Amino acid sequence: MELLTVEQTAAFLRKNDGYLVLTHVRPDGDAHGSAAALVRILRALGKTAYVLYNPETTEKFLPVVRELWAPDGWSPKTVVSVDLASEGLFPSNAACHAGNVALGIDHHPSNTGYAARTCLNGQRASCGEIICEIARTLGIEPDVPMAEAIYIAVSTDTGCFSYANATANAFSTAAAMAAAGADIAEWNRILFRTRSRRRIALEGMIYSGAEFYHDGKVAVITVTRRMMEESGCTENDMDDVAAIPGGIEGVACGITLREMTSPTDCKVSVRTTQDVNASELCGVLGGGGHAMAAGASPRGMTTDEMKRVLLKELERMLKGADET
Ligand SMILES: [Mn+2]
Repeated sequence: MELLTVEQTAAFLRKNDGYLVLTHVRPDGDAHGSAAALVRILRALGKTAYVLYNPETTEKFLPVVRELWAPDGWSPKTVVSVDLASEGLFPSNAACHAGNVALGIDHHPSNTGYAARTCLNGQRASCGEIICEIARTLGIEPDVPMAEAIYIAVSTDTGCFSYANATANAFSTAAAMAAAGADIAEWNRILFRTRSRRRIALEGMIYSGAEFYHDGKVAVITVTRRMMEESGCTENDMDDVAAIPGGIEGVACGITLREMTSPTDCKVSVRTTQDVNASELCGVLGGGGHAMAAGASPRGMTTDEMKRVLLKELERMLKGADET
């Protein structure tokens, strides 16, 4: 694998043609925004370029990518991935491109280097910021759809500029997209200020069932299959559910338990402040992740069993913290 600078990436994109851009499973705003912006940049260069259809694209991102999807049966000459850290995250219909990705553009430090060439910048909050740098290097002025795609990428990966990764570069990229005509207020309304009525119904059940431990420092919410059925929610409505318990005042450790396909197929997401190591906590169920955001999907356990194990481990961790 060869690591490319932004300049080398721009030169590569100028030289080749017949582009197909891949996104990851459970595609988010950065995946959709980066892929759409890259395809628009390539078309502005006069290239043939499409986004590979992703079966998991949710409703609100359809307008961003729908018209850029590759026609059935079209065969690409150059396969490029965006925001895609490993081949394990390819959607099912991208499996045939494994081992054949000519260029990966990514911001995950964990990128496995599966592409022949990789343009990687782990300092960037979103892949969209790297796409924006590539456009600049190519001398492409963003039009409104391109600017909105890049804005969607940056704003979603930074939680609307509220996470620790909301760097000066993230803000200046967004500012440039606003200057290029992106409708910031409308996209913020769609992405951050609107919830479906199904989701509101589910949140009502979630909040009324929330449990608190350790003087309110630990909050546990559970989403059962029955709650999904009663509210009418699907995966489309489940964005950022894991952030709900951590958003309650005084909570240092927010635990979200979810029943998936059966009562013993469950997963947990943990969001913490600096006081609790989320990855260490999820380790007791065989999971892991980052210090402040982690998860686990142990086999054959119910949400109640998982809760018991996690609370016991938290008891130990919080006691240890008090003693030091
Ligand atoms: Mn990303």
